[in-house]
Amino acid sequence: MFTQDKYQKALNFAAKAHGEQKTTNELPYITHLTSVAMEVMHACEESKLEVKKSDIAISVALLHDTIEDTEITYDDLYTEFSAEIAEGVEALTKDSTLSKKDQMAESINRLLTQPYEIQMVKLADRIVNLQKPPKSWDSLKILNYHKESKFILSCLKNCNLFLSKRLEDKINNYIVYIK
Ligand SMILES: [Mn+2]
Repeated sequence: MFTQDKYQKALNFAAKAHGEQKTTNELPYITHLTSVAMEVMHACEESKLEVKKSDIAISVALLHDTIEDTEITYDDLYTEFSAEIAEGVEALTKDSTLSKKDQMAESINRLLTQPYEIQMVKLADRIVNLQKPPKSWDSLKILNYHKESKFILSCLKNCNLFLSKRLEDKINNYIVYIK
């Protein structure tokens, strides 16, 4: 179970923060955030995760791209939500001062210091991102994305059985896009 009013608050905050942003498939960005939240909610229910942890996981799912992609800061999230939520979103934010190559590994290292309910959001994010790749991606980019997804799963698989199984299936099915 989770708290509906907390979902609504995080959803409204994220929708306002992301404004007119679009996904790589040109949909309103909120479709990405609600899809990630949906995966997390499903896993919370399946795992019978306690309400407090579910609320944190679901709020962080809705907010997970705010620091990376909008004007929202750690302090904004701390003030509006909580220390756990601000720290969770920050751990899910890539450090843009590092090279592209180092960003994922460094982010995973930070995530491994976070509770399982935060790590779950990374698996859910990748599950949602393993839909059909955008037309602009070449075969090398698709291949690397597949490899990177396997790396994420291998590092974070212990956080939730249902999400790790679902990500494993998504990774296996993604092979059809590799040329
Ligand atoms: Mn995302």
